[in-house]
Amino acid sequence: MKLLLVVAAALVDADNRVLIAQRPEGKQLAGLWEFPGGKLDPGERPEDALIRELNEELGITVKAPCLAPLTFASHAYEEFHLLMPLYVCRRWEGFVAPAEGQAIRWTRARDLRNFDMPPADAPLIAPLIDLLG
Ligand code: 9L3
Ligand code: MG
Repeated sequence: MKLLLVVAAALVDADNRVLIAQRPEGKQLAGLWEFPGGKLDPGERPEDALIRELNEELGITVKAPCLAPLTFASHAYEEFHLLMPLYVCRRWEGFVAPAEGQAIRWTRARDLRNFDMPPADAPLIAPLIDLLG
């Protein structure tokens, strides 16, 4: 089965809230709430890919030392097996401004269960609750 490596971030604000973004219409899994991120370009390193995706999707600038790996999702879809490390990020430059028309929410880790998430993202909630309460 084909492996797909995707990187994702839990952006955490000063109130310990986590950002989730709704996947836009026309994309795979449209309407579901996810941790922002995306695929690596060929030859790209995971942290560089995440920094690029956060800039493209949310308009913020993140420095590599501000990305702390927390956990790892692994989910077999029909067409590919998705591997997705989740990084926690508490510091960035700029203001979060969705650049692709996606809705966003800042939410407590324990309230993440109220949102429909892709099957790869849902198992990431428990480690976030452990970290953030
Ligand atoms: N995906 C799942 N959860 C996430 C992200 C960022 C991505 N938090 C899945 C959706 C797609 C694939 O990974 O099947 C590639 O993501 P994108 O490049 O379409 O955002
Ligand atoms: Mg994406």
